[in-house]
Amino acid sequence: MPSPNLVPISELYVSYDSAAKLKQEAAELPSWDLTPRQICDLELLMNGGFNPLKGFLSEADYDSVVDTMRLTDGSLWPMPITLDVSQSFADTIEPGQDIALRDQEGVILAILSVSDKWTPDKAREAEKVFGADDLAHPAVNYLHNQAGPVYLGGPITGIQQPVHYDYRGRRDTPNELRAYFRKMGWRRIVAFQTRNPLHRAHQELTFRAAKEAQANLLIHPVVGMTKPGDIDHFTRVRCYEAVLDKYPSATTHLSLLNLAMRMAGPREAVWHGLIRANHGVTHFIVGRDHAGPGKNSAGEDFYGPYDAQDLFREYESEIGVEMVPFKHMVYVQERAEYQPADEVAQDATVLNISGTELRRRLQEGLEIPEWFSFPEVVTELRRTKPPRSKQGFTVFFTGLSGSGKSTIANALMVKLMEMGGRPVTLLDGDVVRKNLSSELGFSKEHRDLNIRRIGYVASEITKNGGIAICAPIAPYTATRRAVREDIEQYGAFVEIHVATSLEECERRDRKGLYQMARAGKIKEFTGISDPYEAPTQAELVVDTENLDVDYCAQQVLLKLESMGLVKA
Ligand code: PPS
Repeated sequence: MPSPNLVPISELYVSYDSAAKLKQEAAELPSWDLTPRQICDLELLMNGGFNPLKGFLSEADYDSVVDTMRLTDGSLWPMPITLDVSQSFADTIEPGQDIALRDQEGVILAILSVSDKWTPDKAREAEKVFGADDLAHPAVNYLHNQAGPVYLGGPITGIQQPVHYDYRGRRDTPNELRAYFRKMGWRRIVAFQTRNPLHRAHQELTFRAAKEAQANLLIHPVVGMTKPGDIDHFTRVRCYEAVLDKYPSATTHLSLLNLAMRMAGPREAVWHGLIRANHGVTHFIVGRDHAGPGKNSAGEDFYGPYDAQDLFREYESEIGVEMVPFKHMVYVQERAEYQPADEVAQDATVLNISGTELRRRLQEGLEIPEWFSFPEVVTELRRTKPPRSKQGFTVFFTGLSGSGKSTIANALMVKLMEMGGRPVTLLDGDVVRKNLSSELGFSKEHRDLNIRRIGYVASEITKNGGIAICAPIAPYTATRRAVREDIEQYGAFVEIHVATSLEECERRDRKGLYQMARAGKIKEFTGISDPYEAPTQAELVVDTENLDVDYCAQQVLLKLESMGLVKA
């Protein structure tokens, strides 16, 4: 007889034969294209990772989960798992209807039998579930700015698992893990949840936890969605694989979990425990600031460092998994080993490198000591996060027509190409309008579309390690900010205001456009009959009035140098 945590758990999939038939029938149904987060949720719903849920929460279950961390039947469940949709889609759906749920390529994964449709009070959800209606919390920001306004609830019929092409062999459903533990004869298993690469402190913590719980170790990192800005899961998995041989292979297993985290601290810890119980685990490590979202908009922590441990302890028997609590691990120089912070002798020298400090050292190509991490992990991290002088970036010129943007941009391009090392692409206003945006005019809507297209191309170039130089008018602050946000995910965004005055641009009138605009022959002309919102926080302002182009381009280069983006 296998122990109760290792018997198969119920899934929401139909049999193989029924799935083929159902898929055909589902093609006729109204369908919803799932967002990346919804795909993660659906996968865990279908494979039993979110047991006892049988689908997306109904309104009554949602209210109950938000208020009491319980479903209406009394079972413990701290996180609202809801299907948020657009208003226009919701308007076409009535409770009682079935809808097909598709992945982003249009493959039908499941059918939702809609039992409920409602407009949630998102501010209340934020307050109750995440502790504050504060956009600095990533899940609250998601709730207000990304999630649709209407929720659909109801049971799910699973047709097929979402397809993953990456690290297939390392992904396990709850039943696959249960079967693995059974086969290996493991009965006590302690899971380690993580969204970061494993450094030496984590290894020490997991060793200690396994020893304390007298259990085998499951390294169970999240590869679905983590905190925005985290190291991507491809890099992390390469890091995990690199340190796996530092663990005894007979007692340790690495498995990837396609969970979309919410960074909800204490509630999230309880949720993580329940998910791990479903995966056949008996013990769970809860460290300092488990699933912490960072600081709120007032600069304070959202949750206390050990709030997650306290809440977990309260519900431990219901979760069905024993907590292995840990204090923050620090390196004690005299002892040349890691210890929990509360066990360190008073006069000991404690060394610590914070996440921010690690990022700084990676960014500047500085040393990362061996006591902190494994050379293999540091090598992987350096491969993905080369120093700034080797990363891609975007220089974004903005200014009136005829201000000199293109001329400076061209000079800058040549200088950067002379330096070599990275490919340089110039996305000049006129050139883009000929190639990318030939159908667009100069209304606000069209200008915004034009700038978003330029931003998209520049973000791809930046992501892939190149230098993008953009030189459009880009008259609207909000659009420039949106482009900045897109690009800053991948590298630096350097905004340069070419602040030549309207009078000077008009005096030069190199293309004769101002004259035509004044005569009313060109409509919506920037500066004459259309607005230009000058940047207030550009990285650099250049005025071409009394300066030659070469000098302006030099100023830009010096700025890039001071930001560490190019080396002299
Ligand atoms: S925007 O607002 O950023 O989309 O404009 P952009 O694509 O940079 O504009 C490119 C060139 O279009 C010419 N042009 C106009 N500019 C402004 N307003 C109107 N109505 C207009 N019509 C044509 C102008 O020459 C812009 O080039 P530059 O290099 O800025 O002079």
